[in-house]
Amino acid sequence: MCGIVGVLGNHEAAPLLVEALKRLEYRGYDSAGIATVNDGALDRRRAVGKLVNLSDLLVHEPLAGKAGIGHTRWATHGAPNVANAHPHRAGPVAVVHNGIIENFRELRAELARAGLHFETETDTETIALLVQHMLNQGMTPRDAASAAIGRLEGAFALALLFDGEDDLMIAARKGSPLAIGHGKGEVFVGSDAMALAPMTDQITYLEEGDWAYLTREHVEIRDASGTLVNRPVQTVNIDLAQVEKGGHRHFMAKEIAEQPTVLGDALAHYLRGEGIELPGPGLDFNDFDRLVMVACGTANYACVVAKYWFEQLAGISVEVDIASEFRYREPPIPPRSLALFVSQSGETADTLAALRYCEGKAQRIAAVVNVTESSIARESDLVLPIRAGTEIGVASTKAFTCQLTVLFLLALKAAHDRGRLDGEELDAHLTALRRIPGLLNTALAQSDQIATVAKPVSEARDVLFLGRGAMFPLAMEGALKLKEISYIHAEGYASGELKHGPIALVDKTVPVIVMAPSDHLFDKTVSNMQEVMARGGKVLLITDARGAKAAGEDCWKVLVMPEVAALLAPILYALPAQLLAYHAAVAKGTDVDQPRNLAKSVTVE
Ligand code: HGA
Repeated sequence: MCGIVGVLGNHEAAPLLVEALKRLEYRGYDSAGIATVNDGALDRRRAVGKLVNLSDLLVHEPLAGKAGIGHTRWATHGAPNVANAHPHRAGPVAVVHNGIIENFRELRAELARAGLHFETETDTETIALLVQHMLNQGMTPRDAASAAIGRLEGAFALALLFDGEDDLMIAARKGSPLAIGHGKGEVFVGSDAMALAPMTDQITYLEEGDWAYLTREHVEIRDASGTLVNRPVQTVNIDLAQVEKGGHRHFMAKEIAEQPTVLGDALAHYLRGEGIELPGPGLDFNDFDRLVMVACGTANYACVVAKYWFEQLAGISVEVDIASEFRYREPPIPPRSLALFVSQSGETADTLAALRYCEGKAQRIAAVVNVTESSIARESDLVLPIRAGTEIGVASTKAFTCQLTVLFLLALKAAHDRGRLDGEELDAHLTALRRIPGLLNTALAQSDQIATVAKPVSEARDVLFLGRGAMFPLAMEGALKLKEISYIHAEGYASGELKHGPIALVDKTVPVIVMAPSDHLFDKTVSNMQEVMARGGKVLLITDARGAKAAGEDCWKVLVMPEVAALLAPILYALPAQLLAYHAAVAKGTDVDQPRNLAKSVTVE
C-alpha cells in the first residue's frame, strides 16, 4: 500500500515520476503527489483521488526539475485530502512514505514543545518535521536524516529531498520494501522494481533497517548500525507487456483470461519427468507432524482449500489462520512443524510478522509467493514461486488459482513422502492436474453466459455462496470477490451450516449461489438447496452436466462446468466465481481494477 518513487536524473523528473506512479497505483489511489528540486528550489503538487487528477494538475501547474520524489497513497492516518497527501513538507525537507510511524504521537508532542507546527493529520509529516528540527540544530542533511530515521518506530519506506540540494536524496527502509535503481549518471528509488522498469533493470534491494545516501554518481548504503554495507545489484527482468491490458477492458479480465497459460507455466516449472521437483533444499514431509499455514484475504482461502488436500491426501494435521490474528495469538508451534506462508506480493505486513513469529520455533519456514524478491521470500528457508506473472487488478484472480496449483502439488508430495500415495496414484493425480488448463479454457468460453446471469445478481443487496468440503472455502472466496469489486454484501457458508442461522436471510431477493460438482457430497448439497428453494430462495447452481441433470430443474439458473477430478474442482470453479463478480461489477459500473477503499499489496497492519 502506498507507492513511493524517487528520481535523481538527467531529464525532467515529473513525467518519469508520474509514469512510475502509474505502475504503483495498484498500491493505493486515495491521492497522489510529487515534489521536485529545480535550481535549488523545492516545490510540490498534490491532488486527491486517482493519479489522473495529479496529471491534470501538472498540465496547468507544471513542475520543473531533474530531482524529484512521488507518492500514491492508501491512507492510514488522516482523511484522503490534499493536506494529507504526500509529499509532506517541513521547511527545507520533503518526504514520501509508505508505512506507519507508530510513535508519531510522542514525536509530535516533542516537536510541538520545540515550537514546530503541524499542518496535517498524518503520521508521515512527523518525519519531515523531525528532520527539519535536526537541521535547525545545525546538522547536515545526511546527519539530520540519519538521526531522524533512528527515532522512528513502526514501518517505513521513505525518500527525502532537500531544498537547495539538486543532487541529493535519502532513502530508507524498515518493514516496507524499497528498491534502488541504477542508471548512467542517474539513480532511482521505488517501492518495487516494476515502477522503475522503464528507467532501469539494474536493481538493489535495501534490506531491513538499511538507509541510503544517494547522488547521481554515488550510492552509499548503511545498515541500521550505521555500518557501510554492500548490497548486490541484480538485473531484474520485467515483461512490460504484463503491465498493459493487452486488449482487455480491465486488468482483472486479462488476468482471469491468462489463467490457463500461467497455470500451465506453473505446472511446467514443478513437473519434471515423471515427478514433482521443488526448488531449493530438499523437503521431506516425514520430518513434520504438523503444517501451520498463515495468510490473509484470498491467499487465506487458498490455504483453507489446501487444508482439505493435505489432510485427505497426506494425513497430516493442518492449522490455518489469518495472519492478523495468528501474529498476536501467541500460538504454540510444536518443533516438528512446517510453517507455510502464502502471499501474492510477498510483502503482506501481517503475514511477514507471522513468519517472524515462527522463526526459531517451526522446523522449516516455506513461502508460496508470486514476487520472489519479496521480504517473505527472502526470510523463508524454502521459496515456492506461483509463477502467475504480474497481477495488477486489486482483486486477486490468477494468483489464487496458481497458489492452489502449487499447494496441490505440495499436498501430493506430502502424500507421496508419507507413503500414502504410490507412484501410480501420484501419476493419476498429476494427469488430472495437467488437464486443468484445458478445462479452464472451456470454462472461460462461458463468459458471456455468466455475464447474463451476473446482471440480476448485480441488482441484489445480499448474496449467499454455499459450498461443501473444499468448495466451502471457495464459496468464501466467491463472496469476497463479489464484495471487493461490486460492493454487494455477500457471505460464503458451508452448505450444511446454512440451517444453523443464515437461512433466516433467505427470501426471493437473495440469490444463493451453490458451487457443487457432482462429487460424493453432491446429494447432501442438493438437500441444502432444496431447503433454500422451499423458502422461496432463488438458487444459482454451478455444477457439471451430471449435477445439472440430477438437480438443476427447480433452480433459478444453472451454469454447467466441464467434469473435473473431485479434488481439483476448487481450481476450476474459481473461474466462474471470478467471472460472476467481474460481470456483476461491470454491470454496476464500479471501478473494477481499483475498487474503493482497497489496495493490492497490504504493507501496513
Ligand atoms: N501512514 C501514511 C502512509 C500510508 C501507507 O503507507 N499506506 O499503505 C499515510 O497515511 O499517509
